[in-house]
Amino acid sequence: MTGATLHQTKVHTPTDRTRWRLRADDGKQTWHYLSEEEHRANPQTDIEKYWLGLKLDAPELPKPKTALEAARNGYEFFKRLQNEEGFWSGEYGGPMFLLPGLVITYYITGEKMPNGWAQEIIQYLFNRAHKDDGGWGLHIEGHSTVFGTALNYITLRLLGVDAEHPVCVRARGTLHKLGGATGSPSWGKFWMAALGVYDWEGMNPVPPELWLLPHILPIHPGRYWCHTRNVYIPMSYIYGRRATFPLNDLTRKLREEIYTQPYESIPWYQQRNNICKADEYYPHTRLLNFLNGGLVIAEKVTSRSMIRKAALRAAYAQVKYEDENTHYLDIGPVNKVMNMLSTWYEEGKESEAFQKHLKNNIDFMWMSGEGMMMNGTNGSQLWDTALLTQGVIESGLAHEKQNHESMKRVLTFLDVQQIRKNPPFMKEGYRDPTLGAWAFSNKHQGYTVSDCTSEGLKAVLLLQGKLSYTDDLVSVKRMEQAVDIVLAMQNSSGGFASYESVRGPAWLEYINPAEVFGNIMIEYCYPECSTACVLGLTYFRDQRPNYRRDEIDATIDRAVKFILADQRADGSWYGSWAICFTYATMFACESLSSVGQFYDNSEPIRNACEFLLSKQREDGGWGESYKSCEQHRYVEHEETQVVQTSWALMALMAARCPDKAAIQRGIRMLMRRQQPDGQWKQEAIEGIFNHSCSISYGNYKHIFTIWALGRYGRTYGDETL
Ligand code: LAN
Repeated sequence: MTGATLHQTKVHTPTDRTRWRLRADDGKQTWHYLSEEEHRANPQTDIEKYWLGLKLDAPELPKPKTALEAARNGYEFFKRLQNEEGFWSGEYGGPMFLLPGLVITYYITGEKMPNGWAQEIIQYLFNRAHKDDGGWGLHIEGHSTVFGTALNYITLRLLGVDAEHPVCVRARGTLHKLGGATGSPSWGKFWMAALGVYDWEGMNPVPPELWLLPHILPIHPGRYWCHTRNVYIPMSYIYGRRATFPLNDLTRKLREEIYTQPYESIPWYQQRNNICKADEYYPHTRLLNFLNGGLVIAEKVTSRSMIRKAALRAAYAQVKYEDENTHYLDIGPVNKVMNMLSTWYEEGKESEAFQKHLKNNIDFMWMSGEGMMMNGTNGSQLWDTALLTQGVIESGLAHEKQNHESMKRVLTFLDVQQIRKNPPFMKEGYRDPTLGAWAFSNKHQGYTVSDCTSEGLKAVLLLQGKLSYTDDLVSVKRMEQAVDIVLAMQNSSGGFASYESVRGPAWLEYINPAEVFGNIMIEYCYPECSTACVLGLTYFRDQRPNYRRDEIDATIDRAVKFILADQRADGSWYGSWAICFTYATMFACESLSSVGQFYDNSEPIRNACEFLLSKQREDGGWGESYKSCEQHRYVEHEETQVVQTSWALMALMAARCPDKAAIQRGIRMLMRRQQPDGQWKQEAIEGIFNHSCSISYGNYKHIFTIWALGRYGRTYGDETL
């Protein structure tokens, strides 16, 4: 008899899915597992059923004959998923390196997870283990890597899954085939070292001393992209203290399970630059390896000196600024749990700060039919809602009586979620102003994003300016504040970056230490963000022609020049925040057409249309793989995708492409894919970040289909297709 059959395999069952409820509270979206009685007294809504993959009784709608009718049906369905507060919640998973940080942090701090989480996280990881080899990748659609497989294997084990459970056995096999956990990228090395199953000596230094450098130096972390900066703050704090969970039976076993050789025999120092080939997207440069060599030597001195003490204080001060500036939500899920762990070490379990952290983790958790995941942010509430609104208004659906209530609710949400003050620790925390901005999720997280502010502003301008039945909830003053935010974010190239303007030199990318992501060290300008800003300012100028007029005109002008300069030789634009060329080309066509550039008078637009038309498929649609983003060339998906079809169609229509037949073929494709109740089914993943990691935008299949169909109806009228 083999060891595996001798061993008692623990059975893990999912929770009763009908007991999960989704609460919307001041822009927050949180899932709760109700007790038996609470559950009986409180029936599930369509929103919950939809996201949990349970049957929901949406009626069959009259079969649409025109594009506008299809858009109307689409919105009839999608409205069911709007909550009382006016926003749409949604799944925002995809990355596979988020849950491990959360679970390891709970394990180290000895905290109990809320009801239902452990079972459902296990289910999610079971469901997401690759069918072919049992491993996990960087993201749900990516091939198995050491990062994904080692961390998620550890996660399952910490949650109580037996090492001999078939899922663990397969995953371990794959991990060993990949060479074992020593080949993990640095972020994985960090989590394993914090848990005590990897030696800190096998990790390149993350010196908190960087925070003691003068800001004038280009290498100062205050100049990094805010996500990178905020990950390396708590990482440097924990690394600087070598804060390590004490060995116990389970971690001792893990040390035996995740490597291909005995733990004691591993030459740790040599593992610093050992990164499995399957994981590597952005290999270390020679410059980085050289600097790391120096840091290793410096570490021997600094780690035991007074400088380290001062550096730890400086790094922890940054943890506090970030926590206080974001109501303990933090910019994203990675630093959220690292900050929580740092707080536990620094301030202790009973501290108010730690308790606040603990309470807020729920904002990142998302329940689905596959189990529980950790979202890439605390949601995409503002973003999804602002985009949807524009589609509903452009199509004319917003004028129809049955949609008034829904649009009014949206406006209330946008009003309540506009940020009304600057961060309390703005200067100290290297933050930009937020007064008047909108964040990607909600005001509590509170980070300005250039395009989220612009999309929020556009939506408000449309809702208040174009609809007769809404009240003016957002004052002119507050719109001007949003405009001030946007104007201040333009870069010298004319383009707009994401959260901040570019603060550091481009060469910083040569010391990008994360191995798995590209372009993370500084901000870059994006055609997507630039377009949102061009349009936000244009809409504002139309309604308020006197406010900062010259600056607005000049800003739009420069941004358009940036967008033109960013076009590739084949007529496309590279997309950084969703997949990929269809996405960015849609944005570029929107901004260029807003300044009067169309197919018949603009070569860039003509080239863009030619590019898109050359990618249209037999069935009339478009389909791009996330590999486009990795490889920087158009990679076809195996299947046509409704989301990318909508983007391409939106672009062609914005460009006034004369090939109406091509547009109609695309529209018919969207209509064929629509279900009798008006919805579209989930297809491949839609979003991306840092060139390599995909992320789900579960609402896009409704938002952009409705918008594209609506635009068709508005442009070409109501003829039957
Ligand atoms: C997002 C999500 C939204 C996205 C848009 C608004 C769509 C974009 O136009 C600007 C950039 C932004 C705000 C963005 C930046 C990077 C994020 C926050 C994400 C893709 C969601 C998750 C990702 C974050 C970095 C994930 C955590 C991983 C790290 C490398 C820290």
